[in-house]
Amino acid sequence: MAFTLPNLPYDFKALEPHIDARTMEIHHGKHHNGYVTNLNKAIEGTDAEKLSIEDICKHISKYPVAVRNNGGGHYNHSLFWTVMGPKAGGNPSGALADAINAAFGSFDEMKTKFNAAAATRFGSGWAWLIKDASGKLAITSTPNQDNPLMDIAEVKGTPILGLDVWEHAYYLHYQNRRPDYATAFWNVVNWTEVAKRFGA
Ligand code: MN3
Repeated sequence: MAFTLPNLPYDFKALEPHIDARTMEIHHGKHHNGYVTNLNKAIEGTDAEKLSIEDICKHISKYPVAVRNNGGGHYNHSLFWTVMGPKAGGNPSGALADAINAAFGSFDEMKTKFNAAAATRFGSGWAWLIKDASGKLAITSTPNQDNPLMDIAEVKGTPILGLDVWEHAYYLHYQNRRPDYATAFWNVVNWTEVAKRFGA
C-alpha cells in the first residue's frame, strides 16, 4: 500500500494573513507531494511498504537516506497541516495547559523556548514540542526532515506540535524574517489537535 498525500483540511487561504495561500499551495501540492512520491519510490518492493510511517521513522537507521529524507518529510508535513487551522490560536487548556506549565513555567515561556528553537535551527529543519517517554513535555529541533520519533534523533519523543522552518515554508511572505513567521505561527495553532496528540 503506497503512501498518499493527505488532503489539506482547510483552504489554501485559510491561514492568511499569517501563512499566505500561494505558500500553502506550493508547500502542500509540490513539496509534500514530492516527499510522498519519492518515499514510495524508495520503499517500492521492500517490507517497508507494509509499515506505518511512524514505524518507519522509529527504525529509520535501518533505511537508506532517501527513506529518511522523504519518510520524514511525509510524517512531518502530515502532522504540520493538522496542528494548524483557520479557527485557531489562543491558549491551550486542560491537561495540556497543566503539562506546559509544569515543564516550562508558563505558556509564554514555552512559546519563547519554541521560537528560539525555530530561530536557531541552522539551515533547514523543524522546531518541535514533544512528549517524552515519561509523559513530560520538551522542546527540541531537528535538521532537514528528521523528527524526534527517529531512532537517530538527539532528543527523542512523540511530536505534538511542529513548525517547518525550511525557507520554502515562509520565504514568499517573510523572506529572511524567520522569527516573524515563528511568532505568527501561534495565531494558527490548532490546540484541539495538539491536545489530542498529547492525550494519545
Ligand atoms: Mn516543508
